[in-house]
Amino acid sequence: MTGIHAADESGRPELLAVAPLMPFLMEALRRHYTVHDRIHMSDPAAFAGVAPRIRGIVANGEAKVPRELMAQLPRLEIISVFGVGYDGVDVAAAHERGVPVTNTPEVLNDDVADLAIGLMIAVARRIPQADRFVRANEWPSGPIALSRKVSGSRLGVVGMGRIGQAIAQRAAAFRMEIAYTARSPRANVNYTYYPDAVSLAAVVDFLVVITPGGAATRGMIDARVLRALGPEGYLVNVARGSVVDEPVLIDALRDGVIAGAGLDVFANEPHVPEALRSMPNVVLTPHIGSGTRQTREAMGQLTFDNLRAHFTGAPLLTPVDA
Ligand code: 8YV
Repeated sequence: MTGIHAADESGRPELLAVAPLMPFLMEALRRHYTVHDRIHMSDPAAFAGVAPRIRGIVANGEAKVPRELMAQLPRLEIISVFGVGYDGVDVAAAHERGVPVTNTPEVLNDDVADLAIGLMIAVARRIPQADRFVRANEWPSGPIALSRKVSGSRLGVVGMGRIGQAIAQRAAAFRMEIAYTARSPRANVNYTYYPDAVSLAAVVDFLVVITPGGAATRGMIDARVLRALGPEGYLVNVARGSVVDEPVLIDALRDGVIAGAGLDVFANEPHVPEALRSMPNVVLTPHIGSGTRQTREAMGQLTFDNLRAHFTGAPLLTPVDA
């Protein structure tokens, strides 16, 4: 692992890692900070002893950093998230105390967008099923069933932020007709805007979810949206499991309300319902949207650089607003 460097600084601020961090990031952090790895969960007594000295929290996109935890850290100065999503962090509570929260935007746009397109093609062209068909040596007994064309079909993007735009750019190369929904129309994109996911789902073949997680989008993809998407439609989720009503999705997939789904995120990771795991018309991946060495290294560098900026009095690189 190359790339993570920091000026020597006197005194080693103490950090609390609240989630399993990439080994290369943990090693780099430990070269410059005293890192307490998840002791608030593993050893509450020891945690009580160090809590008064903790000046920073390091989290990942899935981690929980509630107000109650922050309340136990009187010297907390910064929360640095290894991830673009930070729906598990009570940002309002942090900002009330003047504690900035940083994340790792931009560096993972390509990977998450690539996986979204990959899942869309995999579920429509039934690539995993075809791979299994060949491996099971079924081909000599005759051709596999025909699948669904992707190029030239209609794509709906739920969430037109940085990653949503990266997905749309890729889909344009597939000559897809692109429409989207978001809290408000985006001035910098010229795709058709729909005010809600139901009206968008009704006019597309593929619906890709790439909104932030959290209360504002919880269960946004519900029975009405899936009915609107229809029996020829496909859902792809590379955002957060919370955005989709998972039991409703399972029923819709089983009952043919929609044709299939490509899912990288789930309601209760890493636990995926058996009903989903046994379905023939889904493609499932274990939250690997940003899961490449190159991207995770860049995320690690940005997580580290935000901490270094804070502890050396430099401007933060990627603070979040709210
Ligand atoms: C995770 C993610 O952070 O960036 C996000 O919001 O969900 C992911 O990149 C990553 O899985 C590390 O745990």
